[in-house]
Amino acid sequence: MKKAAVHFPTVPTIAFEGPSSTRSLAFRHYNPDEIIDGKTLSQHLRFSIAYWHSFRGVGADPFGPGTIQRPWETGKDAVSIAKTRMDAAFEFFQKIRAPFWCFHDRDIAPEGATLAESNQNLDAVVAHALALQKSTGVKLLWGTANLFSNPRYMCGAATNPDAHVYAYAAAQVKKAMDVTKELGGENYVFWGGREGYETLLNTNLKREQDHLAAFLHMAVDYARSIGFKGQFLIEPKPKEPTKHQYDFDVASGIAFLRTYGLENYFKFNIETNHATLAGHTFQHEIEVAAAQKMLGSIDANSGDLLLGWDTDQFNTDVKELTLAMVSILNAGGLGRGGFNFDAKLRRPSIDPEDLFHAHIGGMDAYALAFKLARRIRADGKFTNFVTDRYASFDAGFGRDIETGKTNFKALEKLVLSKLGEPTPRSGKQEYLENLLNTYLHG
Ligand code: XUL
Ligand code: CO
Repeated sequence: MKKAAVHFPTVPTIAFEGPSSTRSLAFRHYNPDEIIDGKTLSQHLRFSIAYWHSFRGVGADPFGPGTIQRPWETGKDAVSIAKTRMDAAFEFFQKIRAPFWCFHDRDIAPEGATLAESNQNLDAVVAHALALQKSTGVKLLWGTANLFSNPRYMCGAATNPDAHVYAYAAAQVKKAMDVTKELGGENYVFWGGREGYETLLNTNLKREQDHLAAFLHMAVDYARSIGFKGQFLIEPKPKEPTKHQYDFDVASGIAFLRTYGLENYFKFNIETNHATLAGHTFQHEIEVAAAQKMLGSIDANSGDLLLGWDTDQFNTDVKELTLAMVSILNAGGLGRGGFNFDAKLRRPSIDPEDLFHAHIGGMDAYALAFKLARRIRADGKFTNFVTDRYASFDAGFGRDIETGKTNFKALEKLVLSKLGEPTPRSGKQEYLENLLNTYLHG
């Protein structure tokens, strides 16, 4: 912790003070060291900080430049600034007590004039990251490549109509996978930033999808060749920046992966606000992935239901998170995934402390949701209700339907000769909503 006090001098390491604490720079629900079922809360939740928002985002929007203070952004050249920035980042990771971080290649190191120069810059900063990981114990949840900011990718990367751009993207991902492996990354993420289209007047949809699949197959082959054991994750998003993105949501992602024989190599990184943009709830996306055993990791944020774009806000909605957490726990957890705060400060939140307030809020909300979800599951009231609702499929002709032992003719005979008209049964939604509130509000 030699450099710990340098970049955030006014903020100490955030302490857990319990639910009655009124201090703003303290955790009320997230006690990283609390042991639950033999594991610390920090091991259960595997929180991660998103480098792109917290250390590269400055609050710029289409109507104005950045506003947020980044006093460490000085140095003799771009690579040394990148290293100082990284010192600030690791100081933050430690003080906020996040065990993991995530990055895009171009977040951490400046792009050079050539690919070779970009790779050199990346190597220099990755060596620095490796040293910081060793000295702090902070680990890499996942790495990824930025295949959307540079103008060369304006028409996509793996779905670009120009094979030259495709080759460049392949080279960039190869290098991003190398450095993710070097840093011990537990996952590797593919968010298809511009893998979609604006108009079919200039687009061969089938060819683009074939190309994307070929790209992902090559990524799988390369990972195998270098012995990278991390989990590959697809992060669906329906739109923005493209009008129509190929990985629209989890369901279309599953269809894509199965169509191209990729389903055994990928799981999903589900982002809350991407679910909203697709017209789904966060919990829905988690359930769809979990149903196919493809739930991988979470990009923890929220959107704004009144705005149609990706606002990437910190999520403090305990109800939404509790429901999501019930589904995640029902699925057996996230395994080597985690909760990555892919979220950014609002443009007027310019003080260095605001980065702490934002993450404290997100971490506390998730920790509280985790505890509430455990209580809900332990009580079993919702599970029992749902089990009972489907009980007619547990035996007799219901069981025959599930096991493929019956057919239309047999079912018709049953209804005509024996069953007659079914008796309607209440879905009891209002009762269940009230029951949920007893956990959230006592
Ligand atoms: C964009 C987004 C990305 C991915 C990583 O909406 O979520 O930052 O998480 O490329
Ligand atoms: Co994301």
